[in-house]
Amino acid sequence: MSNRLKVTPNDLSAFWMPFTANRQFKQAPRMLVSAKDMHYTASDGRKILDGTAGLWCVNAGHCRPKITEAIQQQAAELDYAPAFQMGHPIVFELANRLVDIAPKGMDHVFFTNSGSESVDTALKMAIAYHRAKGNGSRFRLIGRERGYHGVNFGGISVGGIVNNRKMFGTLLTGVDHLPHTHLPEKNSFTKGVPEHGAELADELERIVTLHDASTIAAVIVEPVAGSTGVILPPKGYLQRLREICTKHGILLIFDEVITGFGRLGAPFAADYFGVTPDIITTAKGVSNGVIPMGAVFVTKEIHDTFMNGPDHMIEFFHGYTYSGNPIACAAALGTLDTYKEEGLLTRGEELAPYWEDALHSLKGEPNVIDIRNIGLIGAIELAPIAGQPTKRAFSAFVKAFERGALIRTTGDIIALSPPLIITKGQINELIDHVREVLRAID
Ligand code: PXG
Ligand code: PLP
Repeated sequence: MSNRLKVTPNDLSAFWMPFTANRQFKQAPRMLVSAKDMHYTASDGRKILDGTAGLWCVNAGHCRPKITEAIQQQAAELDYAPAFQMGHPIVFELANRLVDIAPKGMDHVFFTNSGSESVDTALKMAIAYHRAKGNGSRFRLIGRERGYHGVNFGGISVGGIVNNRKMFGTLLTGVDHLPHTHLPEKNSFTKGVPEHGAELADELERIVTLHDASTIAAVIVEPVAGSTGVILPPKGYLQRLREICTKHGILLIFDEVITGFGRLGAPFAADYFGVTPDIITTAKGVSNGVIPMGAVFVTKEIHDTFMNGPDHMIEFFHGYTYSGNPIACAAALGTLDTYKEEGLLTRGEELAPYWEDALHSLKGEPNVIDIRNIGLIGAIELAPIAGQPTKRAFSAFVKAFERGALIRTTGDIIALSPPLIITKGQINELIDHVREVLRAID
């Protein structure tokens, strides 16, 4: 056990924490010092059941030996190789392994270091693709209300979460948004994908009529919106979006940063829904969250469009110092080995019915106004305290941590997304924690 156990740093002020209520945290810090499989250990020695796979990323559970060993070996063998104009063997091996498990037609992969970078990479690819085809007027990007596509300027421009956008000026120009698909009055307490709302995809036709298809490069959506509080696509919605995009020559980008790598019980949401986009953005589960990594999958058609001009010319003026970093690649290979050996990319399918029943057993608990689920994702929406939005869910989060469970809240929604190794017993334990918390808070 690390000697960090029970040691709390005595000056917390230098670190400006991301997406955190800094002042509240620093008054009552919640410190994690180690982790194994389904559990964290807090600095006071308590075991905390991980109900969120870290931040939706530790799909294989914590400190898995294959991943740890792969990183250790790689760090001692080749620590870094320049990402531009140089290569190293395992980045090619990883690309092949990823293309093998990606939805059919996704034949090439571009490496980044996060979901935000994957999104900005995909948006740039889409615009540059049309331009390379001689369609330079296709520059508009269409996102969706309540969408989360990371925090870089491209991602917040197509994203639709007001707090992530309103402080940051004009953002990208030429962006429009589809309506979100959250229809509580029609779909509350639906188990799995909701019945109502497929027609919301037709709003894309309205946007096309407004701007003309010849100005639109791409539509980007999360197949299942995670960060905003879990919004599911109504039955048939994604198919319709695909049809409209195809009809108008618009690229469809699925942002699978959360849904990729087994979260829904299929390797990707594209597999789960039977809808193939033109570009898929991923991160998180690609390396089990252990080392930052992202991967953007594209079709052969998109890739090959760039492969023209003189051989000595760079085809796509984009990339990161750490694209395909050897240690991140080793972590990802160890992750894919673990997923494969334990069947984790499809394990969610077996567990989903049990998960669904356990979650929906919370119906009727205090302040629960909706429950949503798909694969190994769950959301419990709470009625806000009048005049104090987010406060009730935040109290639930703090209380759950005190009781020994890590849950995640956004607005007044509790979002759950445990590692894919969770057992039925641990599902019961997690849901019981939530039940007791809901009964205990105001
Ligand atoms: N796209 C999607 C769909 C995401 O969910 C990103 C892009 C950005 O990824 P990076 O690696 O740049 O953070 C995300 C990330 C939450 C939560 O609690 C969700 C995310 C990140 C942190 C917290 O809902 N999603
Ligand atoms: N790679 C990973 C990570 C997998 O999870 C799977 C199957 O689940 C595969 C590859 C395909 O493996 P196989 O060819 O043994 O079916």
